[in-house]
Amino acid sequence: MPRRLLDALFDRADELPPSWVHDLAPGSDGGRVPEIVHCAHLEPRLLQCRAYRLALRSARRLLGAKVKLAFDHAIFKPSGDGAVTALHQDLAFSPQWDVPTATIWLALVDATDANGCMRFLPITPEGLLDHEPSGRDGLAAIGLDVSDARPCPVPAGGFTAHSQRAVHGSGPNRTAQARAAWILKFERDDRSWRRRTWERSLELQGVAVPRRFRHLVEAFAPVTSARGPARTGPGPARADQQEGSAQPLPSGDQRA
Ligand SMILES: O=C(O)CCC(=O)C(=O)O
Repeated sequence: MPRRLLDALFDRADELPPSWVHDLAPGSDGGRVPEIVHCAHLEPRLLQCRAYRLALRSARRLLGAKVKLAFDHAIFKPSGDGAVTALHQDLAFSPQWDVPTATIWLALVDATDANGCMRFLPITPEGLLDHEPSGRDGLAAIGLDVSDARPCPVPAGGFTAHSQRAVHGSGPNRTAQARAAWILKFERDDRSWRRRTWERSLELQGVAVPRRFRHLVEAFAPVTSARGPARTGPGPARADQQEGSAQPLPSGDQRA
């Protein structure tokens, strides 16, 4: 079910807020790495899927606490397309949001070395490495040797999990089928029981919870300001991957 819902999102990518549709490919000449962020805002029925419940449960075990979805995105690497996702740490996208997270990278097809499964450096650094822009929307950790990263193949429905500091990326897709993944980042949940239960009941009805709804309205509205024209181009990839106080969004107890 997530695959069908996400396929439909990619099919209408040109109708989505441009700042939520990215290309993480490192260069303009080596293929594409299409990414849509905030998929669960755009398609709340994703949160009704069994895959979501299992990801939530796994993240709860990993963090040892109640968890909520902080950010999600989907990356569908086209068939036969040669682009990699550069090695990076997720923390580099939002260095000010340095909290424990568990990111579940859920394979929607068998993810193999041939189609660009995730690859990780075996040792996770304690700090944030230096990064530089990679292509239109990506970031790349500087000075790493990609041959040190170990591929982690997983079957369809399986997942890898990583923290904000884990150094990871993925290889090119050299197969005839798209490499599809839905990626869910969870953080500890400090909402009240009442809030949590209410928001979950909305999610189970396929309704966007209020904070997601407001974020959606903001994303679809043209951004106008006294200083300049509406912003229509893509932003830095995942600059809004967390929705903390620096963002014009509800936070804390209001977040799912
Ligand atoms: O799927 C990919 O190619 C990379 C995924 C990734 O970088 C992430 O989940 O943070």
